[in-house]
Amino acid sequence: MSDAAQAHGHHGHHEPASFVGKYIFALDHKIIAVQFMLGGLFFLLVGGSMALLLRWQLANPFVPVPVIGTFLFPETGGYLRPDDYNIMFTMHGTIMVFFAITPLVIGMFGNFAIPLQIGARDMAMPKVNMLSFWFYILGGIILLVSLFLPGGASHSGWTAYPPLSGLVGSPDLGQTFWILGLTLNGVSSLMGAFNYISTVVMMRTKGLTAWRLPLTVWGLVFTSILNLLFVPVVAAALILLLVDRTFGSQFFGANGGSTPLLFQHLFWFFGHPEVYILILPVWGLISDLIAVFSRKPAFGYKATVCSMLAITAISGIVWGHHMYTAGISPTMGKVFMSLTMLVSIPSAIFFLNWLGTLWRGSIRYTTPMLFCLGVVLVFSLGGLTGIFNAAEMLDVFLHDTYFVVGHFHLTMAASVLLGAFAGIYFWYPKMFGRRMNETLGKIHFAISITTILYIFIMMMILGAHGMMRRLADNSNYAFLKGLQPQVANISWAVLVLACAQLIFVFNFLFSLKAGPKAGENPWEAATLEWTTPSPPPHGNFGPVLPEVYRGAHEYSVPGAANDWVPQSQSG
Ligand code: HEM
Ligand SMILES: [Cu+2]
Repeated sequence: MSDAAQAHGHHGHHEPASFVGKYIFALDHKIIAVQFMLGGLFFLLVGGSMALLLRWQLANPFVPVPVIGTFLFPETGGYLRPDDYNIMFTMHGTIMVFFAITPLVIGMFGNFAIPLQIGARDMAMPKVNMLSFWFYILGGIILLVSLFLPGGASHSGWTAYPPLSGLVGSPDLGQTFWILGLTLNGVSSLMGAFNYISTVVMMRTKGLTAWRLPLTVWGLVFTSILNLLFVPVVAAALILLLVDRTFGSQFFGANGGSTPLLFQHLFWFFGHPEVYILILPVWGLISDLIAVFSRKPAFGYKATVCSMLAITAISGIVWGHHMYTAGISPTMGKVFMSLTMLVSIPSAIFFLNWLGTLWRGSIRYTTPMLFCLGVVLVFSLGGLTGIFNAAEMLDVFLHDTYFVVGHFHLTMAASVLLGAFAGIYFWYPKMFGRRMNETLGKIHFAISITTILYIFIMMMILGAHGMMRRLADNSNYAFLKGLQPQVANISWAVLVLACAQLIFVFNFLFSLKAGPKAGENPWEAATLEWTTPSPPPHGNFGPVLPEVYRGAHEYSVPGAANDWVPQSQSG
């Protein structure tokens, strides 16, 4: 786009007048960001309710649950049958990963932050952006519909390993819907990814060189690269699986000389990077936010970007650590174990940089900052316990126990969720022009972090005691029966955690009308979105785009309150 065109405020599309054009088939990245946020929160509610059902069943393996149970599963006479439990954890895992967390930290963060933080008027391809949102919704609807199919939804786990996910000519429609829903979701991610990368490459404002990009933007760029590299792999695997099931081919069947193990390789070749796809936007965001709320530039900016690059590269060569017990060669196990341990290096650099930023900062414990510190705490626990899983000889015992469930919920579920909340609390004033209530935000944080730590640490302890995952009823196993009180306690904590989310919902809705007006820059942050009114106008900035000068992360922007100087300089 030419300078002249930008100066006139033209940027590809005009603000539509109709409701449908403005809010349904929206092209404005800020509205699409809100759409992704609402979609993600809706599916968080669905996936969270499923988690409650799972925990309800686990807390009362024998007791019938008349109301909800009979409503959802009339023929069961009350509680979740084992296969309904399978459906619930499959759908919970799938929905949470692809339909709740992904849209929050990629769809919402990416859409809201990228154009505003790079001083652009919109994404490079607004129509592709709109399509990306609607492919996501279509995939989500297909998944929800599958719950009501005669045979029920998919019950093969979020990993969909064949032959569990259906043999040749399998009649089970739920799995077919699952494959379609996920493929559409993958297409949505791909459209988002190349849009984000093109936007960052093509549309940065004057002076915003690569080394001056906010770390949030860097995180989203690396996430998009991972999406572009690995989503096609899982999409191909899913389509081959579909062909196997529908037309009787043998891509993953043992009869034709292939092996079901091939699917596991393809799935985890994508599945491991998926963890970084989800966490990198959060790492980027919290690196920026910890700096904002410590009133210092981010410590080790370039080292942080290089660590992101290293993680992006290493994440593609460690997938075998999910398959130690699947019958791969022990030599490969050693190779994957060594490669996996390498991830600790860039991760440690991240942590040291966050500590460096906090060190001697004038820390402001705002709600978004608390959620950021929560991510640091929860992810460090998840990361450290990952070392046990990575060690092949330990994993032989830990595999398929609740140790794994606790570990991956800390790394992937809880930290990304806390990061998503940090983002929402931070950008809410910019999105809606009003501030959320800080006290309610802090209560929401306090209850969430304590219950999350209790729930997932307790799961790891139970796992180390032999509690198996994907098990609807542990009372069939004498050696697990003694663990039942702890299992039930976890379920109570989950109920408390769920109730605490109502505080957030109330705060969110109430502040839309009653929150104090935000002004341009309520957090006194120095990235470009805070130099324009809240909410920003269509086209984001006035007739002239902001320019960036001075060095990198300590850059100053015209008109922004900028007391973001190193502590050592101000005495
Ligand atoms: C915070 C509240 C949550 C609770 C209480 C919870 C609870 C559970 C439970 C009980 C299971 C079944 C474990 C088993 O039987 O093996 C499970 C599985 C799973 N959860 Fe969550 N979960 C929560 C949030 C999340 C989030 C936010 C994500 C998304 C990243 C997530 C992703 C998964 C996955 C991928 C599985 C594995 C499903 C499978 O085995 O196929 N969970 N969760
Ligand atoms: Cu992995």
